[in-house]
Amino acid sequence: MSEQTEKHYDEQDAEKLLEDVEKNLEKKVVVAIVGKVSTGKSSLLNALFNKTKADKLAHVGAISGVTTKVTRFQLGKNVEIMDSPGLGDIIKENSDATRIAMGEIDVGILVVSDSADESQKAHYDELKAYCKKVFVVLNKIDIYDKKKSALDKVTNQWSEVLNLNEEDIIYQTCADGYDPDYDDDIELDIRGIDVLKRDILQFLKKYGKALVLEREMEKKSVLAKRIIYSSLVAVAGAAFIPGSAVYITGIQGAAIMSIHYVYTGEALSKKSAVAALPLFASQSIGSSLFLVAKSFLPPTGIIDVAAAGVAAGVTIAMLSTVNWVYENDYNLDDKKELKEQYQVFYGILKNMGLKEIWDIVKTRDRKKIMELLSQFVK
Ligand SMILES: Nc1nc2c(ncn2[C@@H]2O[C@H](COP(=O)(O)OP(=O)(O)O)[C@@H](O)[C@H]2O)c(=O)[nH]1
Ligand SMILES: [Mg+2]
Repeated sequence: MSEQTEKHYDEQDAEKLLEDVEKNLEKKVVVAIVGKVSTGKSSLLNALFNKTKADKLAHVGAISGVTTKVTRFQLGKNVEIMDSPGLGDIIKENSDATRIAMGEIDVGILVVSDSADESQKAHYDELKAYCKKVFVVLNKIDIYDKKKSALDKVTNQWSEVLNLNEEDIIYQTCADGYDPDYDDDIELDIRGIDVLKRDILQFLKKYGKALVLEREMEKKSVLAKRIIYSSLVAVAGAAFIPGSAVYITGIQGAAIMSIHYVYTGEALSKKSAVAALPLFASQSIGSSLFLVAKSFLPPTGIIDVAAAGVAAGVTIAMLSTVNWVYENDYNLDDKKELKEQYQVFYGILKNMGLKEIWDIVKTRDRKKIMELLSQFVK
């Protein structure tokens, strides 16, 4: 049968979206970073988590294992990192308290440097057994700055020694400069980290865990802006599908939960997120997704271009206000500030022209939308 059923949204789709986000923001992310002493594990962690020389991760919360060589970091409520020369110590330490089962660690990172050595194969295999995904990192690539061809040679040797498949990538990185012995004016030399970070987050998306880790890696307003951007892309994609009005309020509620999480590190219940939505509607209405949708969309429930402009404008004003609230040390209970700021943002958008706003949003062009958002989120 090749008959296509036309896509259609109902209130349950919106509820499902909210439920998924609610669940995702309660999830834990466990990272194990393994590699010989001095390959640059600590440095790599600092680079991955966007740390400066003055504000190193190790200074933030290193708790050394009592009986083993494991260093543990707890970031926020939901991210745990274990750093050790070998996974054996990590398993041993955890078997006392919280047992780590095979496949339970989300991300394993094997850090190697210099010429390939066979001893790391056992570590790699062990990581494979205990982690959902292993990333192999060849650090200190700056060693090869004056002999580029040697870098490819060394990478290939590591690939052979670890017996990697052809599609397995070895990430080439540099994370130099965190050493406290370096002079203060030596700048960090960071390379290859963005690609590694991107692929780790891409992988965690499959488990709905990307934002939990990303929260610990990025500036909060940068993340909030990305969340608003993604919501707008979702609104643009949903706009002309039947039933989208309620679904769009679901998108908005889900984004409020995510922004709240970014700033507070706490999950907001979907109930609280939905309860916040009417604050942004002009007239007083009941707190259901359906009623909120009705408040800013045509009574027919069918979206035309004018209504799509309103939906996009409301979404930008609403989510930028939520960001503004947290940036200014208010919270969602500060209803007066919230309503006032929403009116300011929505006013600006209306002056720009909601049709014009829609013309930008509908392209789903990242650069254009981000430029627009920069007026509302620093
Ligand atoms: N040249 C160079 N040195 C690095 C790099 N990453 C780390 N280092 C240095 O290697 C030494 C060991 O780094 P560290 O992060 O403590 O390694 P760990 O023992 O694996 O945690 C320190 O002196 C770092 O400054 C890199 O990419 N290039
Ligand atoms: Mg270290």
